[in-house]
Amino acid sequence: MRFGWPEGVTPEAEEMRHLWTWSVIAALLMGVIVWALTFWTISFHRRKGTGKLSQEDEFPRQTAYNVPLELTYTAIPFVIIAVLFYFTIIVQNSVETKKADPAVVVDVTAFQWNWKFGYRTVDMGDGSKYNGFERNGSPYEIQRAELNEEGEEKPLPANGRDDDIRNYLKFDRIETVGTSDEIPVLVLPVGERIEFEQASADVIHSFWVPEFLFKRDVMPFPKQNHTDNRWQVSSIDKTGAFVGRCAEMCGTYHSMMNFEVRAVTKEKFDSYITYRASNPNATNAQALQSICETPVSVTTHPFDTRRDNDASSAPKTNGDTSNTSLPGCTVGALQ
Ligand SMILES: [Cu+2]
Repeated sequence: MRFGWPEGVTPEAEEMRHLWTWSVIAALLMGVIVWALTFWTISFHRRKGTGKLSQEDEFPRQTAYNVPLELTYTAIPFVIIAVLFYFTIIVQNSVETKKADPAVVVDVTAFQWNWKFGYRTVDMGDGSKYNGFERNGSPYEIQRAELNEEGEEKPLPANGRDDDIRNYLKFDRIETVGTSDEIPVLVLPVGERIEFEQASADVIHSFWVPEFLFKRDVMPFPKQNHTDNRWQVSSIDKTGAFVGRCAEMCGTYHSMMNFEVRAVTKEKFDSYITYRASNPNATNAQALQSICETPVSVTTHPFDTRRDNDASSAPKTNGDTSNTSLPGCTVGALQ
């Protein structure tokens, strides 16, 4: 019984579904008691018609200040919220569990308005560990190289802190970067624990895969912003394509900031990583083709900004802006 709860693809999503189902059952039980009491009151405690009203008849007997009854009324809701709270915390702790040594660690970088995914470590099927970490980097690297008129490095936002706090972005040897023409497809294996470490190169975004039933804000300067930017799924239990979205209003093209999670078998995933590691110049689409997967996103498509000079994609004009006179028309003729 789902009671409207969406279907997820992770064990965590299923645990949340249990919490939801049992909460609804408890609420329904409570509802049935309330409905029964309401029905009982209005059907068996109606004032029976006597034909005429006397003054004593106007109100039924009034009772108040029944201390044991009122204490019960207070205690029961308290017990209800305590039980709900207990089970919520149990499920929340389980959803937020992080175990040491996940099979795959993915570096997620959000930027206006797309995503970059890098594979930091992968446990390969033959028992070896692929290590793809390259370096830490700063979102201000490009500006930093510029010099001001005095020939000095431009001062960059560090809010009076040490220079190295800017160095929070992760760069990996295998990366998938989304563009205006291509949705980034993040390939992941089913049945393995996966860790996501996320950071933003500019403003606050939010990583959301609806089928994980989980989202987390992606912050710039994760440490200084006191955010836990690492989280895990214990496994993805279904192969297939799942859409991912930015869930934090981050500017003009926020709603087009989509990606796709492509969950494949462990064998396909290993061969995907091997292909990308040995063909550094190959595109993600070619790598997907090499494991017999559709090379482009199937859950969403890139947004055409039409910000180019190609006339064929320009919006159709509604008329001549340099001549707005109606042809064959004389001023005043209609008066
Ligand atoms: Cu965003």
